[in-house]
Amino acid sequence: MIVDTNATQEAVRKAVREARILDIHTHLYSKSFGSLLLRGIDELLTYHYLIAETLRWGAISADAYWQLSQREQADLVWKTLFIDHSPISESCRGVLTVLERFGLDVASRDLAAYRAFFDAMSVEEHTDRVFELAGVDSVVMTNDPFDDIERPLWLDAVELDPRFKPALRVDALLNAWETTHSTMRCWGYDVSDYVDSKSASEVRRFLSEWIDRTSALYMAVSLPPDFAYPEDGSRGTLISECLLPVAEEKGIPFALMIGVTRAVNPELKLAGDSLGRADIKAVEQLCAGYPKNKFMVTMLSRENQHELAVTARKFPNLMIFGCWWFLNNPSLIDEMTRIRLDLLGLSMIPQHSDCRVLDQLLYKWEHSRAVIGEALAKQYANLAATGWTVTDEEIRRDVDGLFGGNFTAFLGR
Ligand code: FIX
Ligand code: ZN
Repeated sequence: MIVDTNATQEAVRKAVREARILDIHTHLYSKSFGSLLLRGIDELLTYHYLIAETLRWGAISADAYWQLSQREQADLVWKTLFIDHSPISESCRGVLTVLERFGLDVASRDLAAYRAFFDAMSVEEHTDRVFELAGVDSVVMTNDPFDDIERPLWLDAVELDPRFKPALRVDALLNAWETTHSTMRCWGYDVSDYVDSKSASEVRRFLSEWIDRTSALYMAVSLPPDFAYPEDGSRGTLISECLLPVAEEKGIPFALMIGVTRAVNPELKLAGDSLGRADIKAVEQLCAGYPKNKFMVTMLSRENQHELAVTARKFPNLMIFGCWWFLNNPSLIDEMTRIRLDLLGLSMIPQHSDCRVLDQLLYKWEHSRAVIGEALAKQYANLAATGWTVTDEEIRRDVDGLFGGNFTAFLGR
């Protein structure tokens, strides 16, 4: 039994530092996915978060940037963000945390030496080392059946590494039906431009087949700030007639990532997406209207976070997760985690990494653990002040839930 407040806080911090992670949303892939697996220093430097920060300095136009080879792009990012200015942003600090974790000399600023280090590692060794150093047990991929590189891999029964869990991404289906229906027709599904009952049945068949083929843990979609439910049009019909019935039948959650405005500045490509505040009513309507479905929701706007946490209090079939993208910064993780701990206690998933580059697991989780650990330690200190005592085992139980157990339990419901 831990009685002292400081000892309680230290035990919480330690449990969070040592927790094994199940990372519920990433864009990472195992070796068998070939070019989809991104790793190493040049991928780290050309992460779209850093491209946006580099182009802000105006040394080069977006167009000229895209003409460069990846190595030249990485050189430019390095020079602009790390040499010409101090790399204090979260994304820049992340690169340095990665180098440090690998035991490289960050102070040397020797990009050539960093490249040599990564070049010398095989994919297998690289993957093993990152998972081990990051304390990550497994990550959930983003598996897009409409992606021309990924689709044939699945059709050819791609070999799965058990550390990489599948999740079926359905953005193309829900957000671009105008073009997707003809693609699906080419693949042998009898769908029309308009989602009539025959098309809906064919889309259900498509989803069922892909869930079985991939063993997806959940289906996921990203949605714009003006997402409404119910809504007229193909997306609303596809959700109610296809996504929800199939998700219910398969017993898997439907994950909604709400609030992204794609291509606000298309010249920046992936770095050109932005955000907006969404209407929480859509989440309420879904959770209330479909009590037999399980929903996982994350929202991109800071302004939506309080109401999302309140909505989770109302609906046991809603699991809120992560500090997504522009929220994955220490200041906002701290604020969001405290709001969630106060309103929901331990029944939420505080973070996912959204990594696109394998090595990012090292920094995203280290930085998040520090902030979440501190927020959690404060909660337990307040608890200790009431005279309540906790055991080490209870702290570990709680922390393990936040970093993996809550997700597994939600899947199993
Ligand atoms: O839609 C998503 O899954 C987003 O997370 C990504 O598309 C985004 O580009 C990203 O990398 C955010 O972290
Ligand atoms: Zn993502």
